[in-house]
Amino acid sequence: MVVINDVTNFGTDSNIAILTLNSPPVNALSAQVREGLHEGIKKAKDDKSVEAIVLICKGRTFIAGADITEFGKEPQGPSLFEALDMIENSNKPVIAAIHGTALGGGLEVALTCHYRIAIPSAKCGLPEVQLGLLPGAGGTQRLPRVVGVEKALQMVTSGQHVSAKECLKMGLVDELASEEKLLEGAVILAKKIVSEKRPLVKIRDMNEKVDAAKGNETIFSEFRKSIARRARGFLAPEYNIQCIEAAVNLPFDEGIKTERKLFMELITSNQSAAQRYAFFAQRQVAKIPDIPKETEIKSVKSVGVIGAGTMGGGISMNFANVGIPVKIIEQNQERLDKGLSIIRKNYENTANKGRISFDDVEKRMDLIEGNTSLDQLNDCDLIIEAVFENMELKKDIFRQLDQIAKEGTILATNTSALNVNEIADETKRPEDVIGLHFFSPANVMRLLEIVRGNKTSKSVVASSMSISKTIGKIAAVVGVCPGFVGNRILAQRQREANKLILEGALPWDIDDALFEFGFPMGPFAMSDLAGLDIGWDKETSKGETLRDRLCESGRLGQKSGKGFYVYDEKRNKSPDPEVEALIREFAESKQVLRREISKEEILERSLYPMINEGFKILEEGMAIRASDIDIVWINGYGWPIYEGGPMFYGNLVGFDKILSWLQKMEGEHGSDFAPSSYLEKVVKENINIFG
Ligand code: 3H9
Repeated sequence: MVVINDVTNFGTDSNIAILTLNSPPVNALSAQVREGLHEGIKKAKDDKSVEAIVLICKGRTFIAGADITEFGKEPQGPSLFEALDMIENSNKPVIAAIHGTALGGGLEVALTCHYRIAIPSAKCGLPEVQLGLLPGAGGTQRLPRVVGVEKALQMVTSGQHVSAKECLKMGLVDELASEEKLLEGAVILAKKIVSEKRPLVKIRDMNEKVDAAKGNETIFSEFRKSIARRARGFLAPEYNIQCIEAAVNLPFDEGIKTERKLFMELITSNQSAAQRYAFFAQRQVAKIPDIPKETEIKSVKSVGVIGAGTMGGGISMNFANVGIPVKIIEQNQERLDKGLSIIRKNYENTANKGRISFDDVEKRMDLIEGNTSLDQLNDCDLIIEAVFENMELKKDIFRQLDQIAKEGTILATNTSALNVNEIADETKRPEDVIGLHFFSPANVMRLLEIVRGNKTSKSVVASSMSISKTIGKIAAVVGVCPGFVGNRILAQRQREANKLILEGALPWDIDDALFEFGFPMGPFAMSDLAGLDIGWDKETSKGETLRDRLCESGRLGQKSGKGFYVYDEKRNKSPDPEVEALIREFAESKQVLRREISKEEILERSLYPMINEGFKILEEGMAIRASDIDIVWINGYGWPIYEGGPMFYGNLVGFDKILSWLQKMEGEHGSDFAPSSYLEKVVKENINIFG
């Protein structure tokens, strides 16, 4: 809630009202806060002794935006617009004092103030686009009037937070205060404004920067082109651009009307509902119901990684990136040198792109020490095994680690499918064993599945969650089952895709349908990228599967220039009639009658079995909540965030419709489509699986 702390006399010549917002955790603009803001501004305006008003927040941040939990509900309390009008039209200067983050509606409040001061660690941004929205409280009309059209386009379509220093350069804040003295700095500024009789700056009247872009269509067409790839499928970036166009082409009040209209369209869209759901889901996934906050978190100051292959190398980079030393172990010097040189090359590529300095490359490489003896891991706080997916090999390594690792070390396996309980039972300390399933490339992909074994201690789970946060991963705790959550669901899609190409679809039909749905690529393009020969053996191959036949004819995927597709020298793919012939021949040999398959059927066959598997996973307790499954699929497998993840999407389609479809398919095609009994229960009892 809002309190006027004080109408303080900070000197002999000026009275400054200090309006303090205090609504933990992030001072979001809830009905209560809006009401307080109203009251506070009115009180300060009515108090004759007040000459200027400082708006400041308590706690960790300035206003972080509208209260997202209110969206989609009946509006309550006073509107934000009235408060903004009161601020902007106040005859006493209002100064926003910013710390933490001024985001969305929070920055929009600050933009109606006459002046803004921030501490150096503060950040400002309009992140609405990440919630499938646009700034709906004048942000799209005021921002370009301050920072210019190009920067405004960049900010509203990326949602990125901008540092206070950068804000000062762009004119988004007027002054920086010293880090610990925001209030003092704001009061001094307020006094200066009063004593120097500085004008009450209204951004709405500043037309110079928007006028400069009038008639310049190229700015917008070029900008649209530049973001086309990352904005594919999303509504909000385009809507944000249209608002900035309105700021350029229309008078302020008309521009506000356009902003309002487009905001209302977005806020009622499924895309925004999905993106807002994903925002909260991403925060929920970090909460493990049976692990209290006070659970001991082990400190991880040194890490051991076993295996310097693609996974081991990528995993090591995560730790070196945040300054944690890593010992990386390989069987022999040659493999070790190769692994280390790939890590160096990856870092150098990043430096060449300007994302880190060459000095950083050396600093990070210095943190990675190679060795060929497991004994070297005796002082590590966390050891991650990242060798081949071979149970006997993994068991052997864990038996050795049990002898070598110091007491309390977290022993992790990066298996993507094997039974973590079996691995843990090879040691005398199964409570210290956990699965940390990184996704490839491990230095890039944000998802981490934390596989909790039957005996894994709460402290080891909590510590793994904590370390995942340190290295910037989004972690989901999952149970022990084949493929865990992500790959278990993926297997459903892959099985149906493989069946569909025999029944009549072609690989590119399936890939196109899923690409259009929003995935970065379909299953066949993905297989080509990974290499069709993973797990394939030339010696034992008997041409029993389509994959066998492709590999036998030298089609190993992108690396051999052809797989399901044929590739040019720039790795652009095209459909290949040879593959079509091969598929037809194979289908005939299996006596599968080919038929026309629609895009709709491709989507149903690909996606509904995944949703069904999600229910089985929930039924077995292998994921804590439905939204965790969605977080896994959004962050690990490219499910488009604007479709919310498989469970969210399933709910939109209608779980009853999916159940009927599965029942019909089970009747016609057998047990691959057997519905989960939890899905049946959810439909029968109308249960809300999102709680
Ligand atoms: C908007 O402003 C629209 C306007 O243009 C138009 C109006 C007409 N509302 O992230 P954290 C909760 S749209 C409600 O873990 P951090 C969050 O769920 C909004 N709740 O902390 C969590 O709850 P819990 C534009 C919110 O320190 C707790 O606060 N603004 C909101 O890592 C802590 O959050 C944004 O999109 C909210 N707006 O990061 C900013 N924000 O503890 C969204 C947070 O129960 N917020 N919560 O799990 C953020 O980006 C980050 O929360 C922030 C802090 C950077 C502020």
